[in-house]
Amino acid sequence: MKFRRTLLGLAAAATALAAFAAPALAQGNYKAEYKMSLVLGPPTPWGMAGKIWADLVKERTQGRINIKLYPGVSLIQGDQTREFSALRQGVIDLAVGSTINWSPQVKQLNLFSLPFLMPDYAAIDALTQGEVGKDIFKILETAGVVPLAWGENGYREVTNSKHPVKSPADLKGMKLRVVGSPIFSDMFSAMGANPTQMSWADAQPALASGAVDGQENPLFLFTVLKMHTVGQKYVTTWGYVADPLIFVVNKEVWSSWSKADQDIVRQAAVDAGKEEIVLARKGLVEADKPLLKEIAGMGVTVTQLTPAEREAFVKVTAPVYAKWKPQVGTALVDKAEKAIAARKK
Ligand code: X2X
Repeated sequence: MKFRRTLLGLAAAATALAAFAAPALAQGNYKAEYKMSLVLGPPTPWGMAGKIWADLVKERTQGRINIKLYPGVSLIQGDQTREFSALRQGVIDLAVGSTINWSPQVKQLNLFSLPFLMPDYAAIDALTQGEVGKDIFKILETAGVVPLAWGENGYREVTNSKHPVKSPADLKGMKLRVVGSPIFSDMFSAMGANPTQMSWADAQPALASGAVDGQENPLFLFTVLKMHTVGQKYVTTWGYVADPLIFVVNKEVWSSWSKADQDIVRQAAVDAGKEEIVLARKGLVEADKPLLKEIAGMGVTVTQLTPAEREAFVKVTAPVYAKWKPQVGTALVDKAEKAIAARKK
């Protein structure tokens, strides 16, 4: 009898403990504030993606879900290649992140970094809005996060302080900051440049001090940061790589929300993603490309490669594409190549 009572007591204690151990995560138990990680804050399109999403969620949940933005990946001290791990661990509740920054943990995301895979915006859409996008979301789910929608950082154009870049020979020995993802070092080494990996937080002082000659990023960042004032006088548009953004939520945070709130958060991400992609392409999809004019107006030499000039870069980076294709997954890359070939232009 005594033994039985002890057992019952233990069971009761275990139940109490279980209730105590899963506080913020039980369904219906909401945090006062959720932390969203981003590399770039407003007014960049990336930052606006986060802001639009957070605002829509707050409005549509009547403040039940309150999200604070942490740009500069400040929750992980600026170390953007650790963002995905921090999301999984719950240091970060939500994020709008670049495929590049999560590719060290999710190798399939290197798909978008394969050189010259996506020749135009229709090619990006053929991947993210099609079967390949769905496959990638399944991979992310297996990797431990809840993916909700696509956004866009953009085509990464190369800028430098030395001279116009029209051929791989022009990049010879040029010290270029690249993101901390190995395929970028491979590409720029293949082109003859001298790539150096660093976080975006470290890149800005390195550009300002002249420790590096150049960098590659979407052009809205050039105008927002006034990169011509840190010596970046030459821009080449070559459209070699574009990085999509992905809206995700930590798994435990997601399961703590009611079904109705999950639906709201998902729809808000989809709506914010659509709006943000328009912002990311603004000035670059119109026939006269006003963003390029604006940059030229800052006293910058803007070089738009001819198809033949571009082909020379495709050629020197082809071995990098071949090396990385099996690492991304041959079947996935084949599927992506087919989707792009069949795209509506
Ligand atoms: O670090 C970069 O270059 C940036 C801001 O584009 C990314 O986070 C991928």
